[in-house]
Amino acid sequence: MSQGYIFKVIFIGDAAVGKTSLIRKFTKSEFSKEYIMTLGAQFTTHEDKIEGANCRLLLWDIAGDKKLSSLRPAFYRGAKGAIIVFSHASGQEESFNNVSFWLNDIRKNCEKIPIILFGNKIDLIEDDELSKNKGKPTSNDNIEKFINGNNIAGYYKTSALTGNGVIDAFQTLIKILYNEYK
Ligand SMILES: Nc1nc2c(ncn2[C@@H]2O[C@H](COP(=O)(O)OP(=O)(O)OP(=O)(O)O)[C@@H](O)[C@H]2O)c(=O)[nH]1
Ligand SMILES: [Mg+2]
Repeated sequence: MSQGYIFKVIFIGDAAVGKTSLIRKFTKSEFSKEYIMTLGAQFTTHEDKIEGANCRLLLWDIAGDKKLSSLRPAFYRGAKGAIIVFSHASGQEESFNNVSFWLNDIRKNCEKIPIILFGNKIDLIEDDELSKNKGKPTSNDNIEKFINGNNIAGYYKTSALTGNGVIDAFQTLIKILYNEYK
């Protein structure tokens, strides 16, 4: 008999880093250049099969705008996993500094759940910049230290525009959740 699983996953991170775009790319293979900020939260479901078991993901896309923060903990309730998104685009460096804020927000409001970090908009920078420029806060080396030091389950560089890394990143979380609850 095949079993089914339902996992609520929350997407958080600063405004305009690409949370909505990543979910759209993963679930619909679509991308839009237009920015329509998310108000409050919206959710999308996605069905996947792993080792013959049906997994339904409830993807909760939560607004990054801090003005909407009072509602946020209510949206976190019952989450089994979390994805924190920041942007590699120049001009959005602050979104990586704020990863600590988002991490703290989850740890404060959720049980112990797996957290994955997505470094999005990778299409806007050269990969060299992240491998060679070790002083950069978002260099590969620095992020590896950051995720090890903060007990983060994985790090993926993604682009909602090209789709680079997107499927791998989502699948990793699905596998982690499945292995935890099977
Ligand atoms: N070049 C590039 N642009 C992206 C990428 N992902 C998102 N964008 C653009 O960045 C802008 C913001 O994307 P959203 O997905 O709306 O950002 P968000 O994190 O959901 O923002 P909030 O809903 O305000 O929290 C939009 O104009 C997108 O087209 C990417 O990987 N590459
Ligand atoms: Mg959004």
